[in-house]
Amino acid sequence: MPTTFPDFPKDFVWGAATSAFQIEGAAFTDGRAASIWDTFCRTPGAIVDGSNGDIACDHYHRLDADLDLMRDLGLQAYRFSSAWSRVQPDGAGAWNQKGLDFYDRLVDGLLARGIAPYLTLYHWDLPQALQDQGGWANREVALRFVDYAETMARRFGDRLASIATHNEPWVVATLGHEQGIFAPGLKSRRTATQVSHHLLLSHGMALLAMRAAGVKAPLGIVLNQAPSVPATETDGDRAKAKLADGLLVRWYMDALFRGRYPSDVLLDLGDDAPELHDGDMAIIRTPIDFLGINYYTRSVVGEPAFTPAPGSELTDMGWEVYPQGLTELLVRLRRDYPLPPVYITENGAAFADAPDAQGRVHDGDRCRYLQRHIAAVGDAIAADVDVRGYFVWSLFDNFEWPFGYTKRFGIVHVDYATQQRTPKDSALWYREFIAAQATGAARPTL
Ligand code: IFM
Repeated sequence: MPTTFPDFPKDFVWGAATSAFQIEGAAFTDGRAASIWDTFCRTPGAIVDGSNGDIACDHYHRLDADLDLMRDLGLQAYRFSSAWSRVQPDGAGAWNQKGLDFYDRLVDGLLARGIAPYLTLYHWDLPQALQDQGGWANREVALRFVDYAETMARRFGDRLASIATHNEPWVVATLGHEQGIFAPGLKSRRTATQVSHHLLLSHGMALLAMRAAGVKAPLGIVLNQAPSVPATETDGDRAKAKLADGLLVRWYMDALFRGRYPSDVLLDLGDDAPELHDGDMAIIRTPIDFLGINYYTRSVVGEPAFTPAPGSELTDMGWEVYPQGLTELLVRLRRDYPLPPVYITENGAAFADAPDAQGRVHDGDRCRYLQRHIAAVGDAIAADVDVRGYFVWSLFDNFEWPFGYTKRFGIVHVDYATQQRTPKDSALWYREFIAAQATGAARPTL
């Protein structure tokens, strides 16, 4: 059934997103030093296909052609991250001129093509030198992040559409330090909660430092959020769903907008609760100019712990396709918190695909996924949520963390053997859709 699209505001921003480690490659080129993901990739068994980010999409060496591709796809905005160990190899002290030059060329190249640059400072690739000092579990690392943020903001801030401090701190803390399936591969709930606190603290401190430096770009943070619903109406499943919501949504939202952690989650954590210093929560609560929301699916919570609803449509990640969850989430966040303008900073789906004999990639599943989620954003706007933009995850197929190159999220197919880029049907549809938004023409459906 063709999707019908609600109206979007005239100045709504349509873009695509990537992150440094997932696409840049050039891992040890021009002075870039190792990040925790370079190290993690070398841990036997950590990445399903044994791959790493050494080459990835080789974006570092193909910048101009990739920028031209973005322009040809009609993108209005591009969300990317800077690799901290490319611009400041040890995460402290000396800056790497060649690394800074790369982001100069990226930002200027975007602007020259009429594409608005949205920078994320931390998309998970901590300099290994800082991990060697304890990583995010060490409060000092928050101060190193503040220096990094301020330097980047001073240098690029007047050319950026926005700066986000962190991408998905829940993933860094929980998957990286509690479950151990992301870098740095630690398995301690106590460490994970301390890390989440230091990430939030570093966010608030960086915001204050960037504002004090007179940076004009809007400042914010990007959270992965989802509704958590009980698998059954038993008290047990309901309690589990409430706790899952507390850990994923309220832990971050309450801290950022109310200056406290939720009491039910603190109770559940017991001795694993983080150590706080006086004044930390006031810093974390520093007002943000925008909130980025990454949405992929909902969590259905029961036995086993997280399971897609039976019979549901799944992506290649095994994630349920549940577009209305995005509307539900946004309406709920607006009800519960004093939200600033919101951007959907990531939304997309992995499906296996490849060019056919004619060189076309027919990714109908992804097209439908995107259309239904875009419509869900429109429904949230109609319900009065102030959403200002939408970024597809991802522009390119890329390194999908522990899944290596086995999962394809791109609207542009990447042949990793040749580095050939092929816009998929989803990219061609998105181009037409963006153009129709701008001209007010009928919106294309499949
Ligand atoms: O690839 C990731 C991205 O780096 C962060 N958000 C989720 C995406 C898909 O798993």
